[in-house]
Parts: sequence; C-alpha cells; structure tokens
Amino acid sequence: MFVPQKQKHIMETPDMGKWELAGYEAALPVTEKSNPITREIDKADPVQIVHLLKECDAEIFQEEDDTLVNYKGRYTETRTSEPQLEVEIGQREGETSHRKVKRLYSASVLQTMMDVTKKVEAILKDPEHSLIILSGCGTSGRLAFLLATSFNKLLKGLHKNPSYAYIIAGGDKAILTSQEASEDNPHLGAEALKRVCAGKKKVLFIGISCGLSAPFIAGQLDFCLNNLDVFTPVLVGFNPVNMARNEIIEGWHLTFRQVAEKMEEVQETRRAFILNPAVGPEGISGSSRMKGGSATKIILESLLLAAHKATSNNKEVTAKNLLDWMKTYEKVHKITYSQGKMIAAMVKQAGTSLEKMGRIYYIGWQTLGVMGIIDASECVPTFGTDFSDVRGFINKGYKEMANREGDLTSRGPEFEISHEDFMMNVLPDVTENDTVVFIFTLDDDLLEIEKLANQVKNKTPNLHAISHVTTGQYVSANIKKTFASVMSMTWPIVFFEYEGFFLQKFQRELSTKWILNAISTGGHILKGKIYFNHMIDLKVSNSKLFRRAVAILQRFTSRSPIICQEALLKSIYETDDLSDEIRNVEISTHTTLAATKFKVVPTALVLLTRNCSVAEAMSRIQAKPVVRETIDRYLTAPGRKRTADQIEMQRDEENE
Ligand code: F1P
Repeated sequence: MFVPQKQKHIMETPDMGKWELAGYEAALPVTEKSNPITREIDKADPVQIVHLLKECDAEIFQEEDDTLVNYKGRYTETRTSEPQLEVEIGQREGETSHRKVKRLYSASVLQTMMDVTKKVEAILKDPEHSLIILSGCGTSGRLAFLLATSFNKLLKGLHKNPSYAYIIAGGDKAILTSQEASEDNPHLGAEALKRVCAGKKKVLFIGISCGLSAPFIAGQLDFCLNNLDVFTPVLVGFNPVNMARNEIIEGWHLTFRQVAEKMEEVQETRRAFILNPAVGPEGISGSSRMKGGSATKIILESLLLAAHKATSNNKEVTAKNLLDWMKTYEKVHKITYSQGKMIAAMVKQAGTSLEKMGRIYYIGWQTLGVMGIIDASECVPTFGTDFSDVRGFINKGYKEMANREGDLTSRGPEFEISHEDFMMNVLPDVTENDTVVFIFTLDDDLLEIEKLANQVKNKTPNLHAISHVTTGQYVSANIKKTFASVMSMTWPIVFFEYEGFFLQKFQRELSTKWILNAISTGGHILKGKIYFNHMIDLKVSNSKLFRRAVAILQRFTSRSPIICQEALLKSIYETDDLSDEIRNVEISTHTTLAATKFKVVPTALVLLTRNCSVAEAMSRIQAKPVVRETIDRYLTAPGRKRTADQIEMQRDEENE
C-alpha cells in the first residue's frame, strides 16, 4: 500500500482537530458535532467570521494526528461553557480516543480512491454498456448534478459519448429548491436508480451522503449490494462507519449503518467501496453544504480526473498522481482566503442588506452561475429564508444548466434563473438595500457583463464582482469602474493537457463556493440567525433535521431527550396537550407539518426554558425578529457576557 509522506502544511491553526479528542461530544457523529474553532462565530465581526471559516475549511486537508489519537483524558472545554449533550446517539464516550480517524490524505483513503479510479477507467472504455451514476440529496445531489454534467462535457470535448448520469432526491426541481422529504425514502432512491440505469450492463454507482445518513442513498446502495453482478457501489461521506446513522428508517428493514457495514464487508472483495475521511465538524453545526460539499468536490473531481487522464494517456494512475491532484486544491484554499479582507467586506455588505430586509443576488456565468444557484438554494432550508432573499442567476438559464428535465421556468418564480429573468422580473424592484454580486472569468463575454452591470448600478450602489483571472490577465479599467469592488482571484496559467483546464475550472468553482458560502453564512450570522455555532431556527423538514432539532434543544436546555422531543412536538402541533395519537405517529407526519411552520425550534426552546404555554412562547418568539436575541434572553449561558441592553430586556420581561 502507498504510504504518503508527511505532508507539508500550507496552514496551521491552534484549534484544529480538537473535536477528535476523547469524549468531545461523544454522542454525535463528526458531521453533527459543533466545531471548537467556530464556537463563538455568532459574536464575530466580518473579518473574524471569514478567518474562522478559513480555519475550519483548512481542516479538510489536515492529516491523521497521532498526538490527538493517543490522548487519554476526557476532553473538557474551558473557553466557553456551551452545554454538552447527555444522550448517546453515535459511539460511546471515549470510543474515539484510540481509534484513528481517517483523513483526506490517509493511505487507506488514497488506496480506496485508486481502486475506484480503476473501476471508472473500465467504465470509460465501454460507454455503450456502462454508466457512472452520481447520486445525492440536497447539496450532495446538486453536486452530483454539477459533476455529472461537467464530466459529460469533458467527454464531449473529446468527441466521446456521455458516460455519466446524476440522481437528485426530489428530481430536477431539487437542484433549485429544497425537497428534503424525498431524502427519507429508500424505495424512491432505488426506483430512481433502476430508471436511470435501465439497459446498462455495468454501473458504477457513487452515492453521496455527507452524514452517512440519507435513507434515499441507503436504498440505492442496498439495491446495488443485491445486484453486484451489474453494480459497483461507492459510498462517499464524512463520518466513520460506526458513526453512520443507526435510526430505524420508516417502512424499511435496515438502518443506514447496517447498509454501510454491509458495504464494508463487501469492500474486502473490492466490489464495493467507502470513501469516508473525516474532515471535521462544519463551521455551522451540521451544515454539510459547507465542508461536506467542498470535500465531495475535491475527492470526486480528483478521482474522476485522474481516471480520465489515465484513460487518455493509457497509463496507470498512481497514488502520488491522486495526491498531487488533491494538493492543488489545498492551494485553492490558500489563494481564495488570501482575499480574506475583500471577502469580509462582502460579508459585511450582505449582512447589512439582510438586516435591512434587502436581498442578495448572484449573477453568474457558466458553472460559476451554477455555484451561485446552489448557494442561494441552500439558504432556504439552512437559514429558513424565503427563496427571494438570496437568489442565483445564470447566463442562458436552463440551456447552460443542461439538466435532464430541461426548462423548469413554468413551475414558478423560484425556477426563473436566467439573466433575462433577472433583468425583466427582478431588476425593476431592486433597491439600494440589495446586494448584487457578479461572478465571471475574464474569458466570459465582458461586454455583456459591463452592459448588465451598468443597468444594475442604476438601481443599487452595492454591486460587487468576483472575477477569476489567469496570471497575465488584468481586469479592465472599464469593468473596475462599473463595480463598487472587484475581487480578483488569480490562477496560474495551465500549460498541460485537456484535463488540466477542467481542473482549473473545478478549482474556480470551489473557490467561488468558499466565497459564496462565506457571504451567505456570514450575512445570516450578522443578521442574528446563529447561536454559538448552531442554526437554531432550522426547518425541521426531514428525520435527520428532526433529530438535530431535538439535539439542539438538549444542548441548550440540558433537559432529557424525551422532554425536548415533547416540547418540539408541542411547538409543531401548536398544542399544550399532546395526545398519544400525535406522540405515536411516524416522524414523517411530524416533519410534513413542521416544514410548513416557522420558528418551531426557537418556540420549543422558550417552552422549555419558560415553562409557559405554546401560545405564550409563540408570541414571545414572534415579538422579536432577531432569533439570537430572543434565545439569548432565555438562555443564560454561563461565561457569555450579556450586554446592558439584554439585561434590561430580561428585567422588562420579568416585570411584564
Ligand atoms: C443531505 C442534505 C443536506 C442539506 C440538509 C439536509 O445531507 O440534503 O445537503 O443541507 O442538511 O440533508 P447528506 O445526505 O449529504 O448528509
């Protein structure tokens, strides 16, 4: 087996990897833990927010750490006193202390990547009878779509037939809007897979579930495991198998963990593979659109590009090749965050717009437009926003998207995504409270960009640009004076083959993803949507989010899981008397209703802390638009300084 050299780190940070210590939130899988780095992000200013996100993203590239693994004591947090969880959802306390957690550069991860690369090569040699399918839910599905369409374009440029297909839970409408209920259905997953691969003799199935948790993906993997003569299943996610979700899946006989364990067994004969390095908890707890999405892109692009290059050069892929591809992504992190101050200025602008009830619009070209659309679509489930608060648009609309179901515009305003749609239906209502961000490369149509930008400028001064340039290219003075600011990301010239240009395109996408994630996350932090590093006001729209909501309530109230779940149900059903009928129905009934409601978790928090009626809790929550302020009033987290205003508010309330 290839043993990678100890890597030279481009960046080092003090709090990195602390989540690996024994006992650190032992009840939770890595992807749901709260990251010690961003623990105080809700109180940070824009520059600090970007810095914390940078450190958090740097963990993706961190190696296995022997000093952490051999640490025997129980982890205790001294910096803050955010309550810890009591229930055990995942592994037992201390279990992590001697278990080496695989990381991106671990030898076993590279070995699995090599094995999968070989399977990809075999498929590429027989496009007529074989297919590579990428599948996921939410962000993972959007990335499956982006990767499959990009690699088909790569093949098209070589005059080859497409070899890739994608599946996203909820169908193409889920590329733009959140359809989280479909994620809970393993049968839907298997059915979608059967449809897409009809008639194929060999299928490499890549199922992405960052948390090793989505039933939709479990159903597909299980179907593959039962048909190994045709299918080679690959699971991509960011938890160890022993932390995969082990909850009963409604209407099914297996848990995700059982499927993952079966995959592990079959992996021994190299007919199934699991790619699951830990990349550390998310900057905003559980928000797998962030690091999970980025790491998915890094792993799959490196692996697929290496396979394509090996096929065209007729040479074997080596682990060193793979490592070299991945190391270039580490440079993307460096180049992107070297613009930290400019990113912070955009975060500040976004926060100001959101605080004034203004909107954020991303106007992108080609796949950078897709990155804008993806970031915007995630804000609805992540921050509970309306689709119109953060929106993305792309040149040529669906033609450029090249999605399977074609033009979806007729389904409603949230499906209007072309620049023409923006100019005709949105721009007339743009005001100075709104922020508009153009995203392009200097190879895009600069005259068109300038023309559009000048029209937007008449409506709002908050017009910014993210431009990707290649060394030696310069942003023209005309462009510079059109925008209030131009963030110019400079990339080295690519001298090498065809695949190299795709690598650069992918890296510009990742860079854009990091910047946009910072803008939308940072903007919402400044708007007061986050408490410590938790999104308290999450939409409880599927079973994973239901469990996360209960865990959040436990964390901040230290009450038992049963009591927390009862409070959550009272809030969802808006009743003080929970009937046994409600208590006993399936979680999907709760989440179907919860998805239509607002602020259910904050209301449950007030219920638990005030011991009041649901009506009172709801009116208290609704009285204050900023969720964090309300939560701060009711939760006196020791160690957290309270402002004079807050103390005053608390007093007022007690006198009410
Ligand atoms: C899939 C996903 C996330 C989304 C939300 C609900 O997660 O749709 O993309 O942000 O958390 O779940 P996973 O299956 O990739 O873990």
